[in-house]
Amino acid sequence: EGVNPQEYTLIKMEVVSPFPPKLGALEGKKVYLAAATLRPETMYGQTNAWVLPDGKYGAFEINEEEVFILTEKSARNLAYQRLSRVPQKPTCMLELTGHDLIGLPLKSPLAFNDIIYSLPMMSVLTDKGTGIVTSVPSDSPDDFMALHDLKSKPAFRAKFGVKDEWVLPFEIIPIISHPDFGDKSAEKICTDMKIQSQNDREKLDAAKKIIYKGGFYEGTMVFGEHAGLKVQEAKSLIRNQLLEGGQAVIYSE
Ligand code: A2H
Repeated sequence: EGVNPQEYTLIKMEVVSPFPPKLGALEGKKVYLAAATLRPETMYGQTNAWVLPDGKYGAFEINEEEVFILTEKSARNLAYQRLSRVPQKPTCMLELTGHDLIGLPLKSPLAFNDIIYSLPMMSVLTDKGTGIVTSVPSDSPDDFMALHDLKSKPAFRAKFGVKDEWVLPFEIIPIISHPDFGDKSAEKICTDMKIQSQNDREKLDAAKKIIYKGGFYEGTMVFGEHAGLKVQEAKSLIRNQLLEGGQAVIYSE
């Protein structure tokens, strides 16, 4: 948050009912994990959502029917952006931690997979966006390495109570062709740079910069109804489609 406000697209990832006991109080509402992204055109390639296990979250009333799960700070920002049942005042129905959210089955807009799951990632920041991140391992080095860690380390899954079936069936989906790194650009750069894990911060930040440039400015869509279009052109089309369909909202901070 600085002088220049960042405008995100909040993707409404619907929690499939019946809800687990921790979320029982929300039964009857439409409940979403609200994920902040700068890359709405990548939503086809979602394989899961990310939460910070020790992060603090809440279930906030957006209107009479809809509830968003996100951080308190982002709920406050949304309330000032007319997204709160009570104007300018966030109403928390339920306090939650990231641990409570791990394993939730989700239906997310445009995703190739019908159902995806909420999983732990250590690099999620709770003071940025909503503290919920949608995972696209084809095009995000952070997402790729975090999913790779969960897939390759049974002990890591066990530590957070992550079931095999929430992780192992999910393959990387090629959605964008990158001029230099192909259609699984995040995997390619992580392999080339010999990135070891999601904690390899410096290398991951460097990888992100490289991939982002070529992918966003010179990439071509290879999946979905805008296949063949440049990523830059597809982005606004897909974003508007999500907003008009009620599957996403605008969020600035
Ligand atoms: B992006 P900026 Cl495919 N903690 O979405 C950590 N990361 C977060 C976050 C948080 N609280 N909130 C959002 N993000 C991620 C897709 C994506 C993203 C792709 C490629 C690049 C990319 C799928 N994950 O971002 O620091 C989200 O990941 C690279 C710019 O505000 C969000 O967009 O510039 C991005 O970081 C926002 O980063």
